[in-house]
Order: sequence, then structure tokens, then C-alpha cells
Amino acid sequence: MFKNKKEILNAPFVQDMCRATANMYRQGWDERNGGNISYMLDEKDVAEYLDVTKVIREIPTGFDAKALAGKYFIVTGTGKYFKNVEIDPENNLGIVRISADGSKAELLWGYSDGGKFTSEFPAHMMSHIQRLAVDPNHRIVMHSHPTYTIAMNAVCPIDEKDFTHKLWQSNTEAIVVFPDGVGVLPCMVCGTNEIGEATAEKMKNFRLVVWSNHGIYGTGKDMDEAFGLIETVEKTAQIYMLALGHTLNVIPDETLKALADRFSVHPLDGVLSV
Ligand code: 2HA
Ligand code: ZN
Repeated sequence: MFKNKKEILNAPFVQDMCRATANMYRQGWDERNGGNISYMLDEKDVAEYLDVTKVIREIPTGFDAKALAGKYFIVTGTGKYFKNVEIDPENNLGIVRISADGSKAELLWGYSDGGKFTSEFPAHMMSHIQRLAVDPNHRIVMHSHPTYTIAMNAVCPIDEKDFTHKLWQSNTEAIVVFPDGVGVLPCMVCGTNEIGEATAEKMKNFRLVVWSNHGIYGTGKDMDEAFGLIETVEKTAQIYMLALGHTLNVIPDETLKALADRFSVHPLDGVLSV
């Protein structure tokens, strides 16, 4: 009955995950098993490749994910290395559906060595819930450990308006790409529901959230948006860190305001003095 399903390894969403993880690894952002990605899928797209009535096993979500009941996600596996995803997608990725009561993830494909989704699953799922409430086209949550972003975060106060301002002042692209700014959380224990809840709270207002001394979350309607946001923060943080201690010129607030006007974006309130 399901003989005519297409080959899952050719699915655009599997290929997107392979390409994104490989790119992130090559950027040097995702050492060892660092980083994780989750991508919300439409049932009709999954059903082209898989028999969605066939659940391989059930994995406890560890929190109340009822708001996502019936939703499908392709998610990187816990302990898996981004550099290995493209070599063996079926072991390093999994496709899950959230159960009706939100307590389980129903595995439909992947995690072939008996593994499970990323330890940051709560932060991912809670962030999906929050971003979907703001933007129905939202699909991707991407977490990474980009070097200069973490370094910049180590030399700046834990203050998202100040952090956002410093980024905007360092590179004219920054205010155009993320006029909504970057949320900043203090250092917290990762992999917990608490950090998930704190991240999701920030996701009400931000597509980007920094985890102090750890890394960053980027979100978006597709892989390019989430990746492009993180890439632009990281490039800008690199400029900030290379100039740190030698800086003579930063972009004045008048110019930042003019850039925002020129590109018809609304900058996060309370950052610019004009
Ligand atoms: O998956 O990045 O935050 C490893 C991590 C934990
Ligand atoms: Zn991490």
C-alpha cells in the first residue's frame, strides 16, 4: 500500500537539515556535538515519504507540549555531531510527531542507533510555540555556538538593548537584518525546561536569543532566515571583537535611524537616542 513512497533521503527537508548542519560545522560554530536544529513540517509533505501511521517508538517529551499536538518536526539527535549529519542522516536526525496529550514524541523515522532528539528539545519546542503565536509562517529553531558571539557576550553587560546597540553600531547590515534586536539571557544550565521557558519568553519579542557564555538561538520561516540571522550576528560580533580596544568609529544613532528609514524597518524601541 505504501510502496510508492518517495525516498526520504531525497526529501527537501532532509537535504535542508544536511546542508544547514554541514554549513554550520564548516563555519566553526558547532564543535563536537554542539548545536541543534528543529524544523516544523507539514503532514502532507512527510506523508509523501513516510507511512505516518507507523510509529517506530515513543519518546517522552519531558514537558507539556500539548500546544504542538499532532505537529511534525525533523530534529537533530542528542550527542550527534553536525559534521556527521550529511554522512548518515538516518542516525543523526529524527522525524517525530507530538502526541495528542503532548507528553510523547512519536518517532516516525531516524535516530537509527536507538538515540533521541537533542537535549535542548524543550527550548526548541517552547520556542516554536511562541514564534508560531507571533508569526504563522515560522518553521525553524536553530541553536549554535558561534565563537565571536560568545566572546562578545563575555565582554558586554547582560543587557539586550546595550548588546543590540553595540551590534548595530558595528556594521550597517545589522540594524537592517535584525531591527527587532537580540534578546540576551544570563548564563543558565542548558538542557532544562527552565532555560526553555526563559528562551520562549524572549521569543515573544525576538527572533534571536543569546545564551550567555554558551551560544545563540535563531528562528525563521526557513533555514535561510534562521541561518542568515545567526550569520549576521556572528559576522558583526567578529567585527566588534576585532576592533575592541581600538575602536575610533561607530555608526552614529542618526545614521542607524536613517538606515532603518531607508530600508523601512522599525528598530527595537529604547535602543537609539534619536
Ligand atoms: O547539543 O548545544 O546546548 C549540544 C548543545 C547543548
Ligand atoms: Zn548549545
